[in-house]
Parts: sequence; structure tokens; C-alpha cells
Amino acid sequence: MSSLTLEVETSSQKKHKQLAQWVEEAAQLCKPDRVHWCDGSHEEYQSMLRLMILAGTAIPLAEEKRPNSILVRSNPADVARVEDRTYICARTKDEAGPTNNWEDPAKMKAKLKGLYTGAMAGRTMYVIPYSMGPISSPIANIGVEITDSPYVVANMHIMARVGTRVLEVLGEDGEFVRGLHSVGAPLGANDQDSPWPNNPVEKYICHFPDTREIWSYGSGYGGNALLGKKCHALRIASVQARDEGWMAEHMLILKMTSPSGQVKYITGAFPSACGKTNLAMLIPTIPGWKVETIGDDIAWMKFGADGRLYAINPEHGFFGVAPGTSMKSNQNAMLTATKNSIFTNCAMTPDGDVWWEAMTDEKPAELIDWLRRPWTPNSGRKSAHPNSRFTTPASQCPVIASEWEDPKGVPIDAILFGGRRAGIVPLVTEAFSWQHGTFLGATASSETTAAAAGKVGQLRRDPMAMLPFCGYNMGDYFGHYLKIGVRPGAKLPKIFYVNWFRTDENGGFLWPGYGENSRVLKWVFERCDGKVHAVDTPIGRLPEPADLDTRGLDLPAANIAKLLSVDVEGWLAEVPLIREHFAKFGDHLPEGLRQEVNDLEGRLKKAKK
Ligand code: O2Y
Ligand code: MN
Repeated sequence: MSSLTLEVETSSQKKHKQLAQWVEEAAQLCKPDRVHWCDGSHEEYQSMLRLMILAGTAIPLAEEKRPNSILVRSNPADVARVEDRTYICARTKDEAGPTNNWEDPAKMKAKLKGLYTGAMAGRTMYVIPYSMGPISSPIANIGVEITDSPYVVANMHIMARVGTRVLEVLGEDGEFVRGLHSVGAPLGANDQDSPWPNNPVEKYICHFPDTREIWSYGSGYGGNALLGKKCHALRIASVQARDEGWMAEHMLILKMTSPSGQVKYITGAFPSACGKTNLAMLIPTIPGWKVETIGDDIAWMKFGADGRLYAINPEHGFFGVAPGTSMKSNQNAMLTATKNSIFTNCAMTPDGDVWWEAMTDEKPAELIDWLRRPWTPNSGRKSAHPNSRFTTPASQCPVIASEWEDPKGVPIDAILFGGRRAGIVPLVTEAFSWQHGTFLGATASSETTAAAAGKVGQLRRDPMAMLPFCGYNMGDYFGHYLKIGVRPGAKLPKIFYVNWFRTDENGGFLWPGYGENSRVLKWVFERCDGKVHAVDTPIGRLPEPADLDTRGLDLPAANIAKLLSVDVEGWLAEVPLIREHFAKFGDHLPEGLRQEVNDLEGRLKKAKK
């Protein structure tokens, strides 16, 4: 690596010997032209934008439309998380479990070392120290991502707390998660770089939970490359949480305030692109109620001295799905992304702004689509990629809660699980107990979306919305939930299951969703204090139509009745499907969940008689 130019080293970079050694080893392996330690400054962020603009990766958006914002178009072969290329390299296949791809850690490392050899030639290797969670929060965790992508550096600046201040907290011997990322596109001396370098053949997103490492190769996109997010904050953190007795969950965190000023904090786990960001930023339609945002995707929860679970949002920004986001569906997300944002795979308007499907009622007369082609409403194709994204600072959200960066977190009152189900599953169900709530989460199912590469619209079980994100055997993850539930002195949140997506026989939605979901949240809020009625049914506790605040809502009574009814036959047909789903986990399925499915069947049979 004779041509390597090391920038001036600062004392904080050298202080942590193991970190310095690891960076040196990565540089020896990947052979970048230079190494840049990220300081996290505004100037550094701006220089990443300039680099991307110069390389043709990004276009600056019109200053008068979206100040300090860019549009990036990726390679069409690199547009989403690649679940089939995502591995949990635990010691044994059994430890990774039936829902994860597994490879022996030594074998995978040998293969990847081959791929990483010289992989950063012609590029800069960036070292990004980052904190997931407010710096120095007892719930936060530090990582360092090494990457050869300026796009990753810029996104990490928004999505995490990055730079020298993190190194200072790390000190001489602090623990950190090691993330090595390369787009897998080395440049020869005379090679012309592509606007979106990636490896068209080899993509690997590998996690080594035992050594808290992430090795990502070949993709520059989203969850594959911004290693603080899904890789660290969910896959690696779920293992840390198991080992240390806390929870790392794929959950939004919201703060709800009643007209009398009472506050509750609610988390919610929903599969990818299932309206989670919309719910986190919801504008209630019921007078006097307020919802504010703490996080839209990930929650880390640790027990406080009072036995309650305290949650932080480990992230610092939103990486939201663009299509479908509008002033009608999510005004707060739209207002967040008005400046200082990165848009990926959106369409571009002639006046230098971005557009995506359903952003406005009327489609623009002409656009440049995400594939850089002229587009009109008659083109017969979408202008933005279905998984196009905005990366935007959480601090810009008009309804960000004042305590969103509180290092001690917020005490959680209720946990919502959910999914997209056209039939059977009612609008809202309260669990009988923590164990029953774990069962509701463990059996959650949803239609697949564009957020993951693969088929769209298929139904899949997505326990706790963690199917692509659990870093160990999911049967053991269920066991961890049950263990949390029996922790001495624990004062646990109530658990609920919601389904906004129930349809009628014509496929129309029975429930209006969006801001009207506040009516369901109000019932949840008041159930936490036992202030509103619920009826025991075989599947859990449900509101009766009169218990749900539907004042001012123009919805046929038949819809409400259907949304809150229990389809005993339908549920009885679901029982074998649940057993089939559970069978996958073999011996790892905790007895408590086996008991729950038996109990459910018993209650349904009794109700049928
Ligand atoms: O496609 C990607 O890489 C992004 S996936 C994503 C992004 C933000 C929040 N959630 C998700 C997800 O897939 O759950
Ligand atoms: Mn997510």
C-alpha cells in the first residue's frame, strides 16, 4: 500500500490502539488510495455532497426548492436490501436459526477477505465513528464503519451521531461494533468511475454476532451499506440485548398527550414500509390529542431502576420510503424533508425538485425518472423507484418530541404489533398478558413490500417485524421476550395488535387509517389506565364499537362492527398455520408459546359451541 496517503492523524484517532490497528488492517487489505477519518463536521458533510456531485452520483436540487439537498440515482441492480445475500455468521447454523441465512464465520471471512483484497483501489477509505443513540446515553452503543462510499458517509452524518466527539467517548479502550463496507468496485489507474459503483455479481451483508462485526460487500444502498441502521441497531444489537437483558426492536416510538396533558409513550413494530413512519408522525383527528415523534424505525429499551422499560431512538434521522408520502398521508415527513436532505431514486422535476408517486394529486407534466429518462404521465411506468427514499434529519421534524434525545430514554406504556392483513385480524386487540402479547408479536404476518428485494404482495409471517433483522435464532428471541416478561420487579408495557388494512369484499379498506388511527391510539392510551372498556374474546381483549371514539368519523356502523368482530371460523383455520409457523423453530420454540396456541384453540373451540 505504498501509495496510501494518510491524512494527519489526530490524537483521538491514535488513542484507541485496537481501533487504530483494525483501521490499519482494513487499509492493508482493501488498499485504498487514502484514508479519511470522519470528524462529523458540517464542512465534511458538504464536501461529501460536492464529491458526489462531481462524480455524477448526485444532482444538487434547486436551492429555492430544497435548500442544501441532493438527488442520487443508484444503479438499477442496487435498489433495496438484499435479504437473500444477508447472513448471520454465528458459530453454528442452529444459533442463526431457521429464518436467517447462515455460513460458518471462518469460511465467510475467508471468502470475503478475497473479495476485499484491493477492493478500495482508486478510492478513499472513510472511517466513520458513530454513536447509535444520544452520545453518552447509557442505552447508546458505539460503532465504527469503514466504507469507500461518500454516499454512505453523507447518509451516516444524517442517520447517526458521527465523528470526533464519538471517538472522545470511546476513549482508549471503549467497546465498539466493527463495520467494514465496500461497494466492491476497485478502480484501475485509467478506469472511469461509474456514478453508482457497486458489484453486480457479488453482494454479501454479513454479521458476526460473536465478535460484533459487520462485513458488507458489493452494495451501496440503504440498509446494506448504512451499517448503523439494520445491521448494527437491529441484527447485532438484538444479540447484545439478549446477552445483556434489554431489547433491540424494529419499533417506532411516539409520545401521545391527552387533552388533560397526560403523556404516554408507545412503541410499534410493523413490517417494512407498512405505514410506520406515518404512524410515528401522525396528526390526530380527535380534538385535543397530540402525537409527537421520538423515532420512526428502531427502539432500544432498557430497564430503569423503577422496573419500567425506557426507550431511545438509536437513530438521528429518517430513511423514509418516498412513494406514497404526501402532505395528505404524512405532512410532518414532507415538512421534515424540505431541506438538508438526500433523496435516492426519486424522480426530478424540470425546476430542480423531486417528485414521487402520490406526492401530489396531479402528476407533473414531465419529469426525469429515477433511471434518468424523460417521463410523462403517459409513459406507463413509475417515475420514482418504489423503494426510493429520503434521508432527512429527525431534528427537522415539526413534531419531534422535546425529549427525543433524552439520554435516559422514555418510559414505555404500550407496545403495538401489527401487519397488513386483508381479513380475520381485527382493528385492535389487547393481549391478556405479556406472554400472550409475545404470542401476538410472534405470529404477526404481513404482505411483503418493495422495501426488500423479492416478490411484492405475498403474505409472510413476520414475528415482531424482526424477520429480516433478528441476529440469532428467532425461537430464542421469543424466549428472550418471555424472559423479559418474568424479570423480577418489571413493570411492563401493555401489548396490543393492530391491523389498519382490513378490506371489504371489494378490496376497499374498512378503516380510513392515517390520522384516524389516533382513535385506536386513544383506546390503547386509556386501556393503559383501565379507563375504557374492553371485552374478553378468544383472541384477546377488544373494544366494543361504543368503546372506540368515532365521533366525527363518517364510517358505516357495519364497518366498525366488522373491524371489531371475531371471526371464530377464520381464526380456527389460522391455528394450524400458526402451528406450522412455530414448527420451524423446533426445540427453540419456548413452551410458553406452545401453550398460547393451545389456549387460543381451546378458547375458539369453546366459543364455537
Ligand atoms: O431498502 C433499504 O435498504 C431500506 S429498508 C428500511 C429503511 C428504513 C426503515 N426501514 C426499512 C426496513 O426495511 O424495515
Ligand atoms: Mn424498518
